[in-house]
Amino acid sequence: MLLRQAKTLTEFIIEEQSSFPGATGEFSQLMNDLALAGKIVNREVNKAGLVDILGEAGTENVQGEEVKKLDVFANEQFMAALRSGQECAAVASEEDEDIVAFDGRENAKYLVAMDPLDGSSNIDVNVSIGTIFSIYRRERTGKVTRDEFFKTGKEQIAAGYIIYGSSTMLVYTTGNGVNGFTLDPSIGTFCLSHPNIQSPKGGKIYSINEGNFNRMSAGDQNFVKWCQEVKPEEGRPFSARYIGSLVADFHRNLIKGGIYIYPSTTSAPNGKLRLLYECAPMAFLIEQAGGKASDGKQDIMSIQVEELHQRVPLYTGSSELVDKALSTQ
Ligand code: AHM
Ligand code: MG
Repeated sequence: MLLRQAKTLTEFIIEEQSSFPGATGEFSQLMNDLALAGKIVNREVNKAGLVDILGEAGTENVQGEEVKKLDVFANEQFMAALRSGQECAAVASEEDEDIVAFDGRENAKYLVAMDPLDGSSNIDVNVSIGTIFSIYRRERTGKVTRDEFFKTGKEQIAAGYIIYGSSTMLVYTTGNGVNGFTLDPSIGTFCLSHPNIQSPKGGKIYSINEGNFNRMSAGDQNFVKWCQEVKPEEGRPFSARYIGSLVADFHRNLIKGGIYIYPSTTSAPNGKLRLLYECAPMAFLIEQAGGKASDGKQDIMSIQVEELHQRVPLYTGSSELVDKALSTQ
């Protein structure tokens, strides 16, 4: 008989939380709710071609983009898990124009921001997609108002993602390093597989949608050209890798070293990605892993959210590469 060796996510969370004096177990429960919803979404993602869940839902989300059925399903699952828990007072989701505040949870401690299924263009074609989440502590009790989400990334108490890839992983931080858990499908449990993830300081991968090259600033074009320059003594040219799923591109670069850029373009002056539930959580993770995240001018973590669905350019990954990209601006 095989003996279980890896620590489970639940065990890890309880152990981590017990080092905080006064911890009540509510955060642990919130994380478990997110993990459970992730497992349910994972189940549907894995059999997506078999059941009637691929394709358009026939509606547009608040940014005027087509909503896929799996996006809707994922949003419903995470909302249901968070609603049925006792710990989350309200959620800001990419799929909902306004915040969703839960009845009877006016005194709950936490707020969650999430992109329930990111990388929507990849849903129908069996390419990795992910869920991104960010957790804030409420500063007051009572009816939740939208402005309670208007914070900086520095105020996050936890952030993470679930990647539905060749295996399914949950990666998260509470400001104490970054840990990754792989779902063992035979027992339906996330097990610690990547303890204390550190992003390499440098790397040889750049991830940017080069189809937008002629819409980028001269500074961004210069950085792309620098990545392509033939300088074997400096390890260049780099490899271009762009999946078009932020979670998957970020995860690869986190492990292998590299840079992900979604810049300002002439057609999208603030870039495409959303500050509250895409860029800020990734920034928290990469900083905890020793890397960096910037909008080109300042650290993502310092930017004040002013609108739920606010977009910002994103430069994130290995610190040396982010510094280099910023130096060409
Ligand atoms: P989505 O939230 O609608 O899925 O959009 C976000 C995605 C990111 O996952 C990905 O990095 C980016 O959009 C790709 O955009 P593009 O196709 O413009 O390169
Ligand atoms: Mg998204």
